[in-house]
Amino acid sequence: MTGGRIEDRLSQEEEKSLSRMPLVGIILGSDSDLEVMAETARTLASLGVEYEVTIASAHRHPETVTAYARGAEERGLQVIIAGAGMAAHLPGVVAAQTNLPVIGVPLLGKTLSGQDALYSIVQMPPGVPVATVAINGARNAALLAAQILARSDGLVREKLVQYRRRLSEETRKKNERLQELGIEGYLREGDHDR
Ligand code: C2R
Repeated sequence: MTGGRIEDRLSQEEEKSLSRMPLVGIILGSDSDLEVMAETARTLASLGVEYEVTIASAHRHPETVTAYARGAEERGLQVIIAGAGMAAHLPGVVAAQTNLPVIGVPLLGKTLSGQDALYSIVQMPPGVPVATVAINGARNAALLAAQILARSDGLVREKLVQYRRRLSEETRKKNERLQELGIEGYLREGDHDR
């Protein structure tokens, strides 16, 4: 596509991408994971990446997970993001049944501070990798998936460049404000969470 401002071009491209088949499959072990994993969906949407979301547990619905993983590539998915608390079975079982890259998000449970999920998801036996992000690292999982897609999708690449630019700009502004107000003034101003 040629001509026009980048913003115009993106909005036209965005429209196109919205009518595409999902490229990223988000799979969750439980609806209790949804609040944290919604950030994955929001981040993908902000990058113009189509996704689908499914609740299916390797423990509780093993057949559904098998069908999901075996059919994923044929359905057009290119990356799978699996969010699971307490255990690694969901990302592991999915990774065992597809050649697509699987990103695991260990989720904070009610006990063991999420370390149960983190250690088990990160420690896959050699041969069946799951790329593991931080505990509750829902946003990074989306960004990593987008970076994989960006190798062959110029629009996603452009969106990622813009995202990084915004990130630097926010940090620059925060530092400017800190220099202006000093530590106590900055903290008093509040609402500095990202
Ligand atoms: P409930 O809140 O439904 O009891 O689930 C889910 O991801 C969730 O974080 C508690 C936690 O169990 C996790 N879960 C797994 C799997 N199935 C459910 N890790 C699995 O198959 O690996």
